[in-house]
Amino acid sequence: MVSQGEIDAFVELGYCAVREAFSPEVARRCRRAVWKHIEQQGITEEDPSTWSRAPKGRLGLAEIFRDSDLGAPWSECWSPRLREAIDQVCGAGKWEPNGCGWWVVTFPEDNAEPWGVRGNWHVDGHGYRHLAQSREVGLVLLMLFSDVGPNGGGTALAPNSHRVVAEKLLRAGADGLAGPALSAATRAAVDLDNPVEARGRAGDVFLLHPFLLHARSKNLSGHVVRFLCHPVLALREPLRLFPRPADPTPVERVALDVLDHLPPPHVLPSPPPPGGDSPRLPPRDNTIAAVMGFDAFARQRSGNLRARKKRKSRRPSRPSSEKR
Ligand SMILES: O=C(O)CCC(=O)C(=O)O
Ligand SMILES: [Fe+2]
Repeated sequence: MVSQGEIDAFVELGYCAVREAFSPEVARRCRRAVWKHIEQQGITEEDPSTWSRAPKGRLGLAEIFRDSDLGAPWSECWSPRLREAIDQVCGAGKWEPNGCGWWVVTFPEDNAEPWGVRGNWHVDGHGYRHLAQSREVGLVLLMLFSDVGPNGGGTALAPNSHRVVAEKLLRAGADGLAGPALSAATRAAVDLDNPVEARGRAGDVFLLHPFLLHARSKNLSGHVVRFLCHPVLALREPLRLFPRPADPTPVERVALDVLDHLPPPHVLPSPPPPGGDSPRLPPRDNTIAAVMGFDAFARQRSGNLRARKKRKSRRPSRPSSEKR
């Protein structure tokens, strides 16, 4: 549950925070489980001298943890308070549940001041052409599993960039734009010099509009390892933009507001994608994964997937949007 002020901020700036979405104790148990998991790579919580083994100071885990995977209480992260907040911005019953996955663990860096962005500014969602109504990434979550203080590696957010993305997508109409091209075009058009850091306590969750540009940042905390879980939520149906619905959700309101103020030349409203899915892109190479730091996990992930397949019958399938 978030306040009306938070919802207005989500529409206006492109993000809001659900403080204490789950308890610090749940966060601690989950974080500990991920530490145990990454010990396989010779990196341990107890011995900071091992942290430099993380390539470029961070680790990416493309795995998704659910239920009691690794002996941790993942389902408790999806508390009624968090689910209610997601209902408020996406609409009740309109989003597909997900697990705790797509981890980015950033280790403290020495001599790296001033604080700034380390990764690429981007919108999430690769592998398909983004349309204004695309349902594949309906909401982006930043789930904090460690306390994140000033300059402590909080994800960098570009307030208002979601409006620029909305305009680009509306103008692109039915052709849409591939995720990387959309990110690149938006980077060139927005102010990236004044990012906001997604700071908070373990258990806080940020809700990002799917069009918001964001990036990994330097962790200059000196000693705190930042544990971020960054899942996306797919919507069950494409956004309702044409015709304009009587009861737009906050996610839909952004594109509708931009449409109302779009200077000429105007785009022709494009119909929702047939069957609800956006056009797929040809299978991509690993360039994006390498940029985001997930190349090292490609091989490991196939092993994980084999193990997971055995359990698949009792689980919902992964939304295609998770292939970022
Ligand atoms: O590490 C972060 O703060 C953000 C990473 C991110 O946005 C991503 O991997 O898609
Ligand atoms: Fe991201």
